[in-house]
Amino acid sequence: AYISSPPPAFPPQEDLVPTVASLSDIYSATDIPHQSVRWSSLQERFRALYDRDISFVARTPGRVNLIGEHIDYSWFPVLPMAIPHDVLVAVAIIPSTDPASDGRIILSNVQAVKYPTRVFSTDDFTDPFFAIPTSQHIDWSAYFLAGLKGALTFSRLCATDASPLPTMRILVDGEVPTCAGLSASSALVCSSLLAVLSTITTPIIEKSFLVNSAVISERALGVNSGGMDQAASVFAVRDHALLIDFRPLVSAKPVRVLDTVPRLCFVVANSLVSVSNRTETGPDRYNIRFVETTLAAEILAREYSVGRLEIRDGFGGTLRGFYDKICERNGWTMGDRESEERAVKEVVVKIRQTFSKDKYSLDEIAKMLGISTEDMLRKYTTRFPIRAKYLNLRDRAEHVIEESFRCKCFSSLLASLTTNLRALSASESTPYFDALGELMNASQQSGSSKFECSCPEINELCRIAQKYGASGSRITGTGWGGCIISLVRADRVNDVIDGLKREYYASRHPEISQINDVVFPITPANGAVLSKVN
Ligand code: NG1
Ligand code: MG
Repeated sequence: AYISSPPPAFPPQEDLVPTVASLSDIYSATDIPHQSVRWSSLQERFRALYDRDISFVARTPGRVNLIGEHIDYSWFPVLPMAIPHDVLVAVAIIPSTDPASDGRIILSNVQAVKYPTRVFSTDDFTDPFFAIPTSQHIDWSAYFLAGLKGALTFSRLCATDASPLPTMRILVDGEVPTCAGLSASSALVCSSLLAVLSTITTPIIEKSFLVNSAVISERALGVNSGGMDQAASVFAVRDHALLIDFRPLVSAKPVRVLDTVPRLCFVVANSLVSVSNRTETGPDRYNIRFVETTLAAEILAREYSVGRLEIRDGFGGTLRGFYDKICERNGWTMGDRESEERAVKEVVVKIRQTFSKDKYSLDEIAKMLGISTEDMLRKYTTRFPIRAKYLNLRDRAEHVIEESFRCKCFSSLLASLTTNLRALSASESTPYFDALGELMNASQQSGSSKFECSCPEINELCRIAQKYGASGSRITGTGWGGCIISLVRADRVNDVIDGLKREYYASRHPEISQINDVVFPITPANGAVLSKVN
């Protein structure tokens, strides 16, 4: 007998990385004039460099995080949004029949002095597990290679139709400020991954596949990436922030932020303190926080016998895993604010009972885990080595649990504000602005004291922004420098920007000519796309 099987389920359109006919489709009306100039100059530069036309462009935006800092790698939801600044990777594929097909991949950047051209051979990548040089100073091309490596690895694993790497000419045009906590690195990795992937397989790519691949790609650069940046850049929807969750699968719920009265605006200000994750202390700081939060979760799970925690990517349990299990066991019902707040308080008490001091030696921590120090180091610090004699488990864990609650409160307030808004007068909306601002300030306070990821310049920027009318301000991204994001009522935006210019930039950075590149208002932008335009 013949049994007709249903056609294979195909993911709905909105779950796929869009392919657009023209890049202008994805920018907002106000961005279009700048983008069309940029786009035609990119085409000209490409022709001048390579004597041929662009075949397609992969485009990924940077992001800011509104709230939920350093909790993505503990698997708690975060609330970022994409910024209009993006990275374009323009590609020409040279078919093997073309006389110019020389097996080379030439990678250039429109900022050619800062980012010199690199030439590779497709033969360099016959083994998808090739090593990317990540010494003290990491070359800009490493981010491209991370994306390429991801594309090769994942196409081998998942695509039956993958073809070998073609000869390629590439030109990168990145507008995301670098080392600023705005996710320039993820945008370049993600655009490169998307570009290379679409040269070797059919460009029907699920967004969640791209996110997961980009996270793993970026880890090849030595940072144990949490996943927020890649998810924000890929799932982004214009005019919306995204509530990104990592369990059971990575997903994003758009929350509209534009219709409020008075308008809810966001202002970014760059401290100009570089947050390069690859400096002397850089990668350590992030990776140490990862280890601290993981060890805290594992010790708490053992202390309160909640059972084995689900392992995150082979690195150990997460605080989210512990939190969910202890809540479930104690019947602390979730969903409403009051019970959630009570649960958070109970968990914080447990954290303080378990970790009576703020610093523990590695030997002491191994003892709490019931394993030898060697085993502990092998298990938790082999893939991403850290240099630390003492770790702070208590304050890091407290920050993560409380920050996750702030993020939930913020996103539900934001959602209720933007759905109710037409009924609200300016004065009625004030308490919303105040409440959202307070949550951001509390996040900054906790990031600064408990997570120790702020710095004096960032604290100063936050102080000035508030002096001139911001409802709330906080560090965004990794921290230890980079940018702040402020929530500002539309009618205060100019005051805040002018105040920052006068009190921060004029005295500290009189050399800056393009001040609008370091302090600017943003509206949420669209996510990653492929543009097939010629
Ligand atoms: P940035 O600022 O882009 O380096 C990093 C992580 C995020 C998240 C934040 C802190 C990477 C690529 N990004 O962001 O996943 O953990 O720090 O909230 O590792
Ligand atoms: Mg980064």
